[in-house]
Amino acid sequence: MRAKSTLLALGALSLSASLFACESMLGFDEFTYSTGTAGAAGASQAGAAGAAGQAAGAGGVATAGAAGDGGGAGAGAAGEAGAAGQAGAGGADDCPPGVVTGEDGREQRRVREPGVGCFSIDTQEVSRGAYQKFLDAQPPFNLSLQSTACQSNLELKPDAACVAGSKTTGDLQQNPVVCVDWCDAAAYCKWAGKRLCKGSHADFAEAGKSEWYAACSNEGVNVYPYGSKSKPSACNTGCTTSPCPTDPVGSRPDCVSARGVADLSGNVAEWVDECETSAGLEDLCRARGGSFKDSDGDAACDLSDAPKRGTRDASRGFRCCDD
Ligand SMILES: [Ca+2]
Ligand SMILES: [Ca+2]
Repeated sequence: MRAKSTLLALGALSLSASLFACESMLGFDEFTYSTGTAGAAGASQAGAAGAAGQAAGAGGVATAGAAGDGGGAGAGAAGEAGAAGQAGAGGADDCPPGVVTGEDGREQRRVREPGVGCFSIDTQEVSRGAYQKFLDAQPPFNLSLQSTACQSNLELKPDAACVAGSKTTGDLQQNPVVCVDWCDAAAYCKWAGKRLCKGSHADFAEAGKSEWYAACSNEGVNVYPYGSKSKPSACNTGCTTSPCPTDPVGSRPDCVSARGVADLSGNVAEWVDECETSAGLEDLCRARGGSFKDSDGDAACDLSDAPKRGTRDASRGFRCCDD
């Protein structure tokens, strides 16, 4: 069930440092979630965390949503001019564009997708270095801020034995964090003033019901983030040795979506807020896009695994979204 590959005229958008699409068919209120956990509560709770100083400056993303463009808070002047133009052309003034860089160095692209509405998505997977800043933060993340399903998650560190079995290339700190469970990922995003990408567990391959899928597939148009046909060398996929290494995040220039989001195919599979239930660590939650272990052809936008919320794996990490 893969979308047909009719690439829309988005080439110009992909060249802009600040990207914006504004042809929404459905209102955001028509988007339904499978859970009401961290994602659903993200906006208000992230704001609270930021107010409490927990974000420690990493929550700059919140400013992206401010009406009046905000100029992207000074993040990339050249791109902002283009973004402003796109917004005007699209006629949608309720979804101001912006490129925002948090303290964790994770740049977000603000996009609007039919059926999903306005949201921002990290252009890169969260790195080991960024996650370490979260672990080192003072004051530490308040575990009680976790969603109900994560109240028994008392440890935010990646599993040490799992990490010991992982392999990297290049700068260790620029490789994606792995061996974290869903709750750890959700906690990081909340600390950074963001949230996990939202969607439906059942309809994970419908662009109108999954932020991650919408971003990867360019609104359901592409099979892979970079286009309609598999490009074996584009992304970190198809490794057959063991253990297979991750690449530094964003290091493959051909592994980018139409809107400039990197590594949506391969490198590490990514936790999203698409859980079947919201009871606890046994819930099945989705991890998207495959990893270095999946074949080039398999690691498409509709590839999804459904591991338990509390599990960790050396091939699984995450990225954050925001409203
Ligand atoms: Ca944990
Ligand atoms: Ca990935």
